[in-house]
Amino acid sequence: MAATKALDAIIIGAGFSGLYMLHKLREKGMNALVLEAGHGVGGTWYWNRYPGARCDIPSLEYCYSFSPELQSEWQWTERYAAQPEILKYLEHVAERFDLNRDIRLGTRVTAAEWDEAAKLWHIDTADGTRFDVPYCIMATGSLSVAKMPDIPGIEGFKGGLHHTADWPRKGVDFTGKRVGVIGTGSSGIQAVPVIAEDAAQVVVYQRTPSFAVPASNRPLTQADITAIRSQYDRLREEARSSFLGFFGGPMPGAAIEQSPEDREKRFEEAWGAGTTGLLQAYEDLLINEESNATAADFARRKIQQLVKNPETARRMTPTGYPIGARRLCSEIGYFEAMNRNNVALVDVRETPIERVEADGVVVGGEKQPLDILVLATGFHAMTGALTKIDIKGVGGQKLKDQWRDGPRSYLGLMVSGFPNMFMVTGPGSPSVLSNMVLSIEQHVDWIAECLGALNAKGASRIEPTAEAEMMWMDHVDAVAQTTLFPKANTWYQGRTRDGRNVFMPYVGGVGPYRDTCNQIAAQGYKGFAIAS
Ligand code: NA7
Repeated sequence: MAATKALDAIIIGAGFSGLYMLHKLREKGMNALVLEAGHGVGGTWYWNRYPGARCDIPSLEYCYSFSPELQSEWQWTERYAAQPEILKYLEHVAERFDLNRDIRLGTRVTAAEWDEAAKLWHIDTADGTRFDVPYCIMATGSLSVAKMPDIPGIEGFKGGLHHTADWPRKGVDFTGKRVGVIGTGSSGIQAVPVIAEDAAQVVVYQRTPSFAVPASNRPLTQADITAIRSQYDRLREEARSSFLGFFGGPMPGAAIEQSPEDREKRFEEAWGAGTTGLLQAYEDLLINEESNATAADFARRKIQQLVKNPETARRMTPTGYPIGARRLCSEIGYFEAMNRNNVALVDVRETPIERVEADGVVVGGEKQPLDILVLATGFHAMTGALTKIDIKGVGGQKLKDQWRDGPRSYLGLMVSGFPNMFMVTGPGSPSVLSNMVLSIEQHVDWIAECLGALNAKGASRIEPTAEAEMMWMDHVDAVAQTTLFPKANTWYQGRTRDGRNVFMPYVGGVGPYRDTCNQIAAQGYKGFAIAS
């Protein structure tokens, strides 16, 4: 057993959350260690190295705000930074704040068990090390466990088989290769046009067509950067109290109340405004079905203009769910790529993939020979990284079992029955339906303040009450039902054993959510049981 008694906290994960958490706990005079499975820092930006990977929130917003020095010295080069640049940024942060000395890389946490008598978490890693610490902070990410498609024979594919979320560090050479891409969410849509540049042939296997808006990416000029920097503090502050955590909010008014001509004009302007543009064109697009339908109709017409083959365009046109209720994708040349001679679309709802064989994919009784198969099939979203660890709380109760009917938490920060275990952007908080970096900073600040307050009080145990947790989950659900989000079948929803959906992110707005968290802290951590 390692001599780690002096540690105050283990932080699991060295992405945006874990890096800042370590910095913040140091500021509070606490001794923390980060355990990270990857062989480098970066979290999601370490693993997701697929071609075309980039953020869909402007770089100048998708970065830390906690250090004015960092903010002014780092120069983003593109409006939407690509994965290598974001990874470099996080590596820079780790060096600049001298974080690396307290990060243990290549260390996968397999189990965490609460010891009520000792008031410690016993944390086990794959290499057989055990850490005993008072506090365990899950900075494990909302989208970090890759989901493999359940297709017969896939494990027997003899070509290159690569999941976008676990991409080889040395890259993949597509030159002259026959490539299949399964999945048309954000990752598939980003990867396809880049792969098609080099590959001999690309077959895109689509199950649900996604709405996608042009990223309108471009290099950032010094004038762009100066314009933001001159008002950074105000923009950051406004984002913190906004609905989604972006700079600038939705335009006022209801889409349905405007004339078709005025609406068309506004949608057209929003279309060119980048990934956060279209859904911000009117403030009611995510709550009013009729208004939403006008935006969906606009986006569908764009697809029909961009994709030249009418049959392919028909297959790629999303129907049956509101625009924005599934993650709105951001594209750079995706629809145009579909017009290339070397790219074909297979609608697997019309012609399902029967099986994968050693050298290809069988669809409609015919084998399509492939050299490489790219799985852009998403994640065990929001709960996957937590349930993958064998977490046992009070009385040996497993988190996996407690969450069988969907995840339950208080504020997305803690779970009843699991004292002293914090989650950064856990289910029940805005997380994936917000600017993640902003939400991460808010959680990390809150957790650090909370631990500081416990230390000041001489307390050593904190746990949400079951009642507070229940009230919060009811609230999360009630708020979700006032929006259009639950009207689509998405990874935002967990499932109960009897098949009901549980909406996981909190969609009451990042501003109101922050106020709630702050008020709860100001009221002596209302809803939490604190003990010495
Ligand atoms: P997503 O958004 O979960 O997309 C996964 C895609 O893979 C989606 O189109 C799925 O279709 C498809 N899929 C999954 N399993 C299969 C099978 N078995 N057959 C065919 N197609 C399948 O993941 P992404 O990585 O693209 O993006 C995740 C987030 O990362 C994104 O929102 C950003 O925040 C960053 P389905 O829709 O389930 O029918």
